[in-house]
Amino acid sequence: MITQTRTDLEVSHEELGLSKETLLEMYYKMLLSRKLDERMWVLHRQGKVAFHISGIGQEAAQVGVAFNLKPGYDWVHPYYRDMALVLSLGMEPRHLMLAVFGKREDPSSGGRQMPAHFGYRRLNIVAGTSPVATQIPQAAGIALAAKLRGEDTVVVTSFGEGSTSEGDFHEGLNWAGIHRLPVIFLCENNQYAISVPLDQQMAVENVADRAAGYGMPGVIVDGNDVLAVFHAARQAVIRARAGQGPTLLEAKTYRPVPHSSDDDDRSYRSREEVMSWKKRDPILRFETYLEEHGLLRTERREEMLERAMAEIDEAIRYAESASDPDPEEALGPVWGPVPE
Ligand SMILES: Cc1ncc(C[n+]2csc(CCOP(=O)(O)OP(=O)(O)O)c2C)c(N)n1
Ligand SMILES: [Mg+2]
Repeated sequence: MITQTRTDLEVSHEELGLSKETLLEMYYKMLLSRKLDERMWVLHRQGKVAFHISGIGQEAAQVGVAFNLKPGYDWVHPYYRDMALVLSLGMEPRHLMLAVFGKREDPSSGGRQMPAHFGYRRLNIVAGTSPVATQIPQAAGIALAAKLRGEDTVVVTSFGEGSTSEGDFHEGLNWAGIHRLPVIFLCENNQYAISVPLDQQMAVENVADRAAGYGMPGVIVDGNDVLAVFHAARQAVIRARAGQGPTLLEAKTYRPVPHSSDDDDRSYRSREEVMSWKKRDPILRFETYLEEHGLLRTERREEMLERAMAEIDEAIRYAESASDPDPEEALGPVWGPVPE
């Protein structure tokens, strides 16, 4: 059993067999997610929406995994920073805006959940609950069901490094390890759990080190390098589909914005630290890669930016004018079906 492999060596798109169109699609999803996320911050500051929790800085970790999956066939149990992940699987800006505005048509919960509790039945995206790490044993359960049914489905669940201190993490991984379940545990290690830094969270250096305790590979990858993540996730997906069991994939990344719209990160970390990570921004990094390889020219980049902004404007227009949930229905489909 491999307990640790480092895959943070740079890999090229040629080695990965990725076409120009696929690379540009990956880039577009990262860009769309970033711009949509930034707009949600603005809507919050304008007093139009009550709360926002951001995935800025973590787009590469999410897109690199998503592009290995079969949307609507595989199962994904994400966490609240996974905007780029769910957009890559097929959710649309409109769906996410409906949730932020708490509208009746919100596919995640019909306006019953906090925003960023992403769910979409048709895409097998399972909405989580707010207690962190609860998605981890649930994902192991979904993977067990797939295994019992003899399907070659892969389950992905994601969480932050702080969540790996919860009992749910250990129980979920233990179970998946014993039964060799087809699940990928994606830890988006952004160095902080709100104000708590990594070294106050665990006594080992890497989250991936914990995999050894559950008999599965623990893989560390540069979470700001979308191709490195794609590469590592592909190996984990192949493993899971072949019935070889789970993988703990740790994507090292950073949250360059406050924890949520209600947090002031100046109270627990220096501006120098934040700036040093901003220089390693995953989107800028991918953009540079694409430009250097002659795959992205200025015109195409500007065209994609315009397309993203138009999609976002349209999503806001739609969500703002959509109907609010009816208070009479508040206790309606809490446990039953949510709107399609
Ligand atoms: C069981 C539980 N404890 C505490 C909280 C409050 N809380 C919400 S997010 C968060 C930090 C989680 O950190 P991490 O897992 O690293 O994810 P990140 O937000 O950094 O992406 C905490 C403590 C919660 N939601 N659930
Ligand atoms: Mg964290």
